[in-house]
Amino acid sequence: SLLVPHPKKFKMAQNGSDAKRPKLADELAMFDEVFPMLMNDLEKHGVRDPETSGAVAWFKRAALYNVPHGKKNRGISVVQTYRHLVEDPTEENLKIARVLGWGVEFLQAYFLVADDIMDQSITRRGQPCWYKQEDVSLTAINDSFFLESTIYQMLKKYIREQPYYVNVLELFLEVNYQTVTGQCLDMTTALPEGNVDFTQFTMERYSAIVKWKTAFYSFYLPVALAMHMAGISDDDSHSRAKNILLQMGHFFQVQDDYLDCYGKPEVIGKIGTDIEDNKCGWLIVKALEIASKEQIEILKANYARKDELCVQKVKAVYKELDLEGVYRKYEDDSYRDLIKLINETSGNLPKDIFIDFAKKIFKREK
Ligand code: GPP
Ligand code: MG
Ligand code: MG
Ligand code: MG
Repeated sequence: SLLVPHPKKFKMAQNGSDAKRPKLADELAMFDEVFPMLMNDLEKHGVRDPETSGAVAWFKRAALYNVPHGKKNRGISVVQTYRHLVEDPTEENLKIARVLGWGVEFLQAYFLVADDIMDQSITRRGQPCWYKQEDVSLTAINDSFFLESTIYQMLKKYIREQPYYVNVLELFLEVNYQTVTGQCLDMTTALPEGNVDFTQFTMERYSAIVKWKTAFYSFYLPVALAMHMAGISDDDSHSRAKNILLQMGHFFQVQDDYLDCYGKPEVIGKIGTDIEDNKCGWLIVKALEIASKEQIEILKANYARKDELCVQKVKAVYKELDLEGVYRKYEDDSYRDLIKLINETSGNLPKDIFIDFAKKIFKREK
């Protein structure tokens, strides 16, 4: 059928319940194989409506630049979760799981293209941000809308006949709303350059921002998609999964905030902007919890300024506070808490869904 790739031989794990599961590199290779088909679908629009062929060619360039070059943790997790839930998945269903995984990757690309404009970032995934391309500029806004629209074209084409179509459709729409809500909290908590109001920078506010802007789309969405595919759509299972995955998402965004300051740009593929952008990130919120009055004055005078010297002064206070050490301890503690939560609250869901996902991000450097 249309959906079935050529079966290939893949190295299988040797024992236990992992026996039929491909290695990550092979899973990734099979996932990548689906992408050209989606690009082909896109091209067909240009053939069907020749008037639009200029736009289609542009969109193809935008998709190739922004979609396939990430870590693809989110997309792959749809497939891996599906394998945990279904004993002997058919090639056809694996193909659908991969298409849904690419749906998450398109959603992510749409968010990142827009987020980089909002955060005035310079690089992403080791290349200039899309809006930074000279002939793109603010057309990138429309390209982000295009990337979003593509999701719904894909769903219609590949799962319209499936019983879970409406659940999946509603899930994407809901998660989009949640993420836009989180991005609003993120942007409005960060006042314009030079305006520093640390009274807003509480752990409570931080938790709200990251839950809405990151955790739903990055963690709950991929697992929930696979659950719907597997026919698991009851409230109890979804609220169990959501509870665990939102905590994982919080942990992930703390790492993102840490890496914004301490990650190597050549490794993380992007240059941090949180200090300049006045972001209510984990490092500044932690710093404010433990800093002295004098240190807080230095932070106030230097945060939210697009000036390398000011950024260095903020980082010097972070160093005095040993925020790196504080973070290391947080990472270890929260990983332990996460595993405990998984063990205690997974219910009938296979714990490996969550353990696999957690292992992918723990101690990550990018
Ligand atoms: C990550 O924040 C959050 C997003 C990418 C969601 C954006 C949502 C929109 C509706 C546009 P971040 O700015 O810390 O990410 P990064 O560090 O990758 O720029
Ligand atoms: Mg942002
Ligand atoms: Mg950003
Ligand atoms: Mg960030």
